[in-house]
Amino acid sequence: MSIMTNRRQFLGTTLSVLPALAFARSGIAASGAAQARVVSTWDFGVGANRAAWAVLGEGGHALDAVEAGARWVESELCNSTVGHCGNPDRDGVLTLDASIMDGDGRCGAVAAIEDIAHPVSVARAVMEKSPHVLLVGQGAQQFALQQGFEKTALLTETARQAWREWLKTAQYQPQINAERGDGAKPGDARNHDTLGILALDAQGRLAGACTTSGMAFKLHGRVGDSPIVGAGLYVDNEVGAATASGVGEEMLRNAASFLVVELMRQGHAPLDACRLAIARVVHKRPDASKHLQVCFLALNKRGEVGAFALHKGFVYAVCDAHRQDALLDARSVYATEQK
Ligand code: SD4
Repeated sequence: MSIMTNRRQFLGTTLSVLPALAFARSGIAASGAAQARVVSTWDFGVGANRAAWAVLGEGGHALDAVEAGARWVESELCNSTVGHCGNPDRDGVLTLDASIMDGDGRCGAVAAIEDIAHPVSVARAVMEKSPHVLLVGQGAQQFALQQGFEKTALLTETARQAWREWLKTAQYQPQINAERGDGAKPGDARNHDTLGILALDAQGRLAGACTTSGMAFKLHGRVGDSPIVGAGLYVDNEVGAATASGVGEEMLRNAASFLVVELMRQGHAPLDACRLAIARVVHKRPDASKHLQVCFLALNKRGEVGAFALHKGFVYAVCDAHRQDALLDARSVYATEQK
């Protein structure tokens, strides 16, 4: 039985008996001390949420929780689609993008950083220990080293092999829902990977983080949405938080995570805000939207969760005091699953 079949059966039986999860479908918020909640993109979001919950469940700060979740993905996960096992760019270089944002408006990010195992923590250092928001490339690495991070050769042999295979055709073609499952083979077109994680803590503070190696086999120097505040991540304690996964160029074009948060500010529930933002992506590029994946995940200040994607297949993980390992299917514009 496949992992996904297992997952579907698991959800099929547990969603109906666990009222705590009803919020994800009905938009009903949790209240009081039970409000702490963390949500993450893709299957591996379950592991990230668990790491974040170790902080949140103890009454910790949402910012520490999202950093812990992102660090888990960066170091523990090795499935060739996320973390230190990510595929390199077209020149065989693994470059990482990450951002972190506190609901009070503080934020930090690094783009195209090489050979640093925890870009999300460098992003946090940019936020807390520099006067800047975004550092890129060599400058980002230099800053990381000054801050005590160590240089580590990250490209795995499997990723190098995948790149060599890819060079035979050298076709750049992002694959829809490449993040799902762990059956990637060298040479697969599995082509993008991102953890977006959003948390609300017991004190009502929001925070979010995003970490990725970006689109596999991208042009050297390409930066996606993940380290761009407002595109791959946006958080505002007054409203809510949003993150994105999929082909980052579409998020950059639409300032997408900011758009989702602004739609929530106008009164839309997270699900609706994500749906409307996806509609904007389709409206801008109707033909392109049929061939690429874009996914939004949002959490508002009341703990309501929503997600929407262009294509079927986007899954997101939800974790709170009642249950730490829920994985839900997002609704989508195009119903046909493309893997
Ligand atoms: C990027 N948005 O670099 C990222 C890729 C991604 O799941 O989300 N993959 O464009």
